[in-house]
Amino acid sequence: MRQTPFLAGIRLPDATLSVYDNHIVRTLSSMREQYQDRRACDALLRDNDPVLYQVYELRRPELPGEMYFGLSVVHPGKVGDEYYMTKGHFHTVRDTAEVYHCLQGEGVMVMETSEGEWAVEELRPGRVLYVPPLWAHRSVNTSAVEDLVTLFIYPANAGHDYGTIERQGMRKLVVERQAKPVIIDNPRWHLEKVD
Ligand code: PAN
Ligand code: ZN
Repeated sequence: MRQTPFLAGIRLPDATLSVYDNHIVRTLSSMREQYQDRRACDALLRDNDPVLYQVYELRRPELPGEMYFGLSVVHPGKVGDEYYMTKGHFHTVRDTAEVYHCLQGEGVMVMETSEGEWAVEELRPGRVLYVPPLWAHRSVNTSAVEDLVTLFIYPANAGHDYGTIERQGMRKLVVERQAKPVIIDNPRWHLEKVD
């Protein structure tokens, strides 16, 4: 692991990082439960298992003071009328924030707290989004043709809690209506009791 300063280059539009140690490829079969339209999801899975998004990251020691950074690349596409999106997560260490810099494409970040607050912010090239501590986050690609490419930076000790979102999805869904992205309520969602 690099312990001296180092540079990484980002190349667009192919969205590559010149150095990375971890490449995550997330396909639809790993997110079946997250899409509303089960029939559309199963129909897609009968043909193949499309890649929804990829993450390239530089591993660091998972210690306070260290940072993780990398590229998130969400491909264009839909499952029924719901756009391709990331799984979405809280950080296991809840009081850790994250910065996202949108480099290419069009999309939104869907966010919520476990108290039921929610927010959706539009991502466009050049925009920088600050996701505060305690906010779960999911990126959604709303373009029909282009990858949504973001650079993310967050504390290396944050960890990922996927389970909470996997149980019932996020409070808001982003779907296409008359060729435009629209935010709707997720019918499966309810406020979970925190013990
Ligand atoms: C990002 C995300 C990345 C993929 O690095 O991990 O965009 O999203 P999921 O982790 O929800 O699959 C980040 O937010 N890290 O904390
Ligand atoms: Zn995160």
